[in-house]
Amino acid sequence: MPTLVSHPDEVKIISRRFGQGATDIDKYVELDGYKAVQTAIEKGVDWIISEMKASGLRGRGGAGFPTGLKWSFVPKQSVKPKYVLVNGDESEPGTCKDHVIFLHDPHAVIEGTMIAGLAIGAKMGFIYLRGEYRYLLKIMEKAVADAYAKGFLGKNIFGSGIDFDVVTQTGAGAYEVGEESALMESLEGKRGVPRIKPPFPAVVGLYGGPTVINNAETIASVPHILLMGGEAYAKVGSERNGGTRLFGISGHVEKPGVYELPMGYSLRKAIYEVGGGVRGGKKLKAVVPGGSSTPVLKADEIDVGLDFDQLGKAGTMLGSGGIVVLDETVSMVEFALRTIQFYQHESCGWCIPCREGTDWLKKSIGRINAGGGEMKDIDNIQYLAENMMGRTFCPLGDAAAMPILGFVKKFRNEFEDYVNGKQSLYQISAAHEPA
Ligand code: L3W
Repeated sequence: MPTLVSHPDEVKIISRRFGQGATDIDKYVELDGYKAVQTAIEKGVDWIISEMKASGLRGRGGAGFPTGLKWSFVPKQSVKPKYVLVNGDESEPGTCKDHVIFLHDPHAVIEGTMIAGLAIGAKMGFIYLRGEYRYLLKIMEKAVADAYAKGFLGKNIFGSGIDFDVVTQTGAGAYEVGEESALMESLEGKRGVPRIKPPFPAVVGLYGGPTVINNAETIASVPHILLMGGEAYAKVGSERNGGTRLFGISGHVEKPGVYELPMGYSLRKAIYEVGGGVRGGKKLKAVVPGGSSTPVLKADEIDVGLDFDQLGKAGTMLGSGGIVVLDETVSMVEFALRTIQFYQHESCGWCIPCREGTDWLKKSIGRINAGGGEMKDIDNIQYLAENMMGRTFCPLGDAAAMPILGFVKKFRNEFEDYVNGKQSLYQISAAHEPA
């Protein structure tokens, strides 16, 4: 089990039970587990939704959509069954937060799924983990089995007359199925490619039924919100960004790890205080603030609060909370190549701008990185990336184009130096596959 990290600035809400043995259902119950769902049953749907709206919780998967609002979109009456779907297909490079929840507090995911089910009138929830998380699936499967054995799941939960079932599932190792509609395709046993939206899953989702899909961290936050109250949760965070979130601080820092910090916490402090500063006393060069799809910030742009709105104003995104710190030894051309290699490999190929665009980008950046690039390649990269944006079925195209645009715009001089044969100015940080 990875070592748990800690810092005094952390506000432990979602991570409160980490390291406390809460994978054991009795311990989870001792630590207020399955209390929130019982309160939710007592107080009813309107109370749940109003607490969720008051909490200001916004989706932790990347888009930051208000959770209470999403739940309220689900039609009250439906001919088809409704479902809750937990997105644990955590695959964004730099993102490793859902992993610690499954590892340390699996019952919080189950309890959150049950509460979401109560709120929308679903009788079934699916917890979907990325294919590479098979070892965590064992933990989740045991937690689900223990909850059934205690009578917390199944028929007549907590004597409410309501039935609720939970099923676990893993993917087969495709980043694309983290996109909600591709996830539903995958869960239905089909090839994991996106559906056209609208209709949104809240109306037409899994097996055609209204479906709430939330990221695992979003769902695991729900019991805590009901226990402490929506307003109290909102107060912990910043304006329009309620609560805390789990930030994965990685890359060139002294103390990498997953830390729970209030929304709006300073990015500078996250790097220099929580993360212990840049590794080996080196200079900071850049930061990817929210997972590999979020545009890079330069070293002088880190005086910004970590929330959806403040990072949005800074021209980037909070995304999935994966802060990747890059020190002065990193070649941005090489880092851009690494990034696009990932997206080109993971593009599902369903739509042309993404399939061809990621391939062209990879080839163009690869050419520059290999020393055979021309100045016009740099403009072409920008032109290509700009023309992919908003023109693909799902956000993977944007997710590939946005960071590349950031690298080219903010570190154009490095790309030009490569074209001019001055690669030696930049220490190559790691070996890479040929483009
Ligand atoms: C009903 C409406 N529902 C929107 C729902 C929609 C979805 C949510 C957000 O992409 C981003 C992406 C990645 N009626 C609705 C509605 N909804 N309007 O709200 O929707 P959307 O389209 O803004 O985003 P998305 O498709 O969920 C997610 C970025 O996150 N990202 C991702 C990182 C990867 C991971 C991972 O590995 N786990 O999270 C990082 O930045 O690029 O832009 O539920 O249905 N009118």
